[in-house]
Amino acid sequence: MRILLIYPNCRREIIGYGDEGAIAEPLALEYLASVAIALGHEVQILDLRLHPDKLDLTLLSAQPDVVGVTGYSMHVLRMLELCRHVRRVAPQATTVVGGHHATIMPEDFQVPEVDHIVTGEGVGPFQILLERLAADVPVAPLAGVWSRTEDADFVFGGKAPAFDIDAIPPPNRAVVAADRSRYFIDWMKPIALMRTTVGCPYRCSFCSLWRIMDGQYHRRDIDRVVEEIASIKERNIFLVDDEPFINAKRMLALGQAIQAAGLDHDYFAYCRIDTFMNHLDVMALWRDIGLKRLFFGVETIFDAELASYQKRQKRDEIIAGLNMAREMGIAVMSNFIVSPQYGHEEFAQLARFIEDNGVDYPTFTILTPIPGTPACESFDGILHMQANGRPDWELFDLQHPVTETKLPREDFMREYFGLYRLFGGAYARAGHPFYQPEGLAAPHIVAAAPAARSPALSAPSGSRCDERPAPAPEQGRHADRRSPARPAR
Ligand code: B12
Ligand code: SF4
Repeated sequence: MRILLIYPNCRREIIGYGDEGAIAEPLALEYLASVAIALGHEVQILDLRLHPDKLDLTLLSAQPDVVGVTGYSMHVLRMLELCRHVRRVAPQATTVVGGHHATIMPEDFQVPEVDHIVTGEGVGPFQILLERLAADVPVAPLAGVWSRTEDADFVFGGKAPAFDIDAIPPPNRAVVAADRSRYFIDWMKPIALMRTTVGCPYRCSFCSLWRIMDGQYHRRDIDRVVEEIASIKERNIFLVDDEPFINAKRMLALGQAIQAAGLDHDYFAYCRIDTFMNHLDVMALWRDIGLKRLFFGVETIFDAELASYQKRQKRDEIIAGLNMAREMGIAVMSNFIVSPQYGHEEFAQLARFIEDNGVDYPTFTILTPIPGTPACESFDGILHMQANGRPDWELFDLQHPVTETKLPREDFMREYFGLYRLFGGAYARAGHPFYQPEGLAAPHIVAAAPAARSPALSAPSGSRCDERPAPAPEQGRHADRRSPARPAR
């Protein structure tokens, strides 16, 4: 069969991580490509962030039998739009969606243009789905998959079998060979993504990652990880594990194996501050083998908030961690979650904390009830809804307040953009594309300032991006405030 896998572009540009902000390799699709190729299928990946105009051309020339689309919550409407488009241009194709949002909220995809919704770690179910399609036998019921029936209902094949991380083949990076030099995160270009574990034993309330994996923590075999690293041509590698360093013994063994293999890369990875402080020997080894930058989920500087987030860390520990990383010569990107309940005083305290503690690369997200967290169990409190009563998922990019702000919304956003403006200098010095005069910043990125987008202006589900309302007048005010790209937490 001919299989086309699509990474969506944003339907409209967002502030923060627009498609120009950071575009990294479509690792999920590369995993799917790997099993499809092993089954003897012809596979193509279309990354619409890099090739926004190639959809029709690709559909018409590839004539796919199966089209798979990935995406986050903010992509839901775009994913549906893409499946609808596939139905029109390549009606022979079976459409399949997957990813975190599809796992937690499959009901968003139970529409005529979608044939199958793969939940959870999708590689195993996708492989069986392809086998059944190729054999021309009914797909349903298939464990881990919602399938559309003839009478348009969706049936679920039940819980997928236990996930075995070493049973899946490594991602096939060659499928995107032509795109690889263009993948970047901030000033790290080109960059490869790689996964050594998945899941997290912690239970932070704002985070959906541990729920996606049912609270389990899966570790890949160290030899296989080393083998995969050795195959990566890019100098920069981002370890996309939810929390790679949590098992310090394993990370020590992995670091030693990388050292013994003489591999030479620059690594960027998430790390909890307590893990970092408790295992300085492991961190020093990783620094020596190329760990250049860590991503600390500081989350908040207020102890009461840290407790309510169940983060299990305190403000003093954060300060100690930042100081120690500096002493050890490891650069740190630190994410701060800005609560919609912040007033001017909290914004001021946050800015002061960042200045006082010399945080090199602060990044900011707005506290968002993302699917899979208790705050998203009912949609109470979510301000922006689609006509079908579901939230306007496009705003769930962690850069829009989707719940009530304590300050008037415009004041809140002015304070929020102010944080980016205050701390843009470090990004400019590091060579971040948004902060260079000749950089990538396109007018529409800054024009789409969320403060200007009122619920009344939301496009109904399924509208095309170019049908979006024209920018409201006040959008120009943010024209000089550019937000750096940042990894999500
Ligand atoms: C790497 C990463 C990034 C990178 C790279 C993304 C890229 N490829 O360009 C960068 C830094 C650019 C990024 C940006 C953002 N990210 Co991000 N990112 C991640 C991270 C750390 C890993 C994702 C990954 O590659 N995992 C490895 C792959 C193999 O796993 P996977 O995607 O889950 O795919 C598996 C299954 O889900 C399934 N599957 C997935 N898709 C499909 C499709 C089909 C057809 C099938 C069958 C199966 C299937 O099978 C796959 C293989 O098993 C996750 C957190 C995490 N640890 O998961 C956040 C995460 C995905 N990001 C998140 C967010 C919010 C963002 C941003 C909006 C942040 C922001 N405000 O700027 C932007 C959006 C950028 C954009 N335009 O797409 C959220 C999404 C939450 C949600 N429900 O929407 C996450 C979960 C982090 C969080 N906060 O909890 N991100
Ligand atoms: S925020 Fe980090 S430590 Fe907390 S549950 Fe999520 S992945 Fe784990």
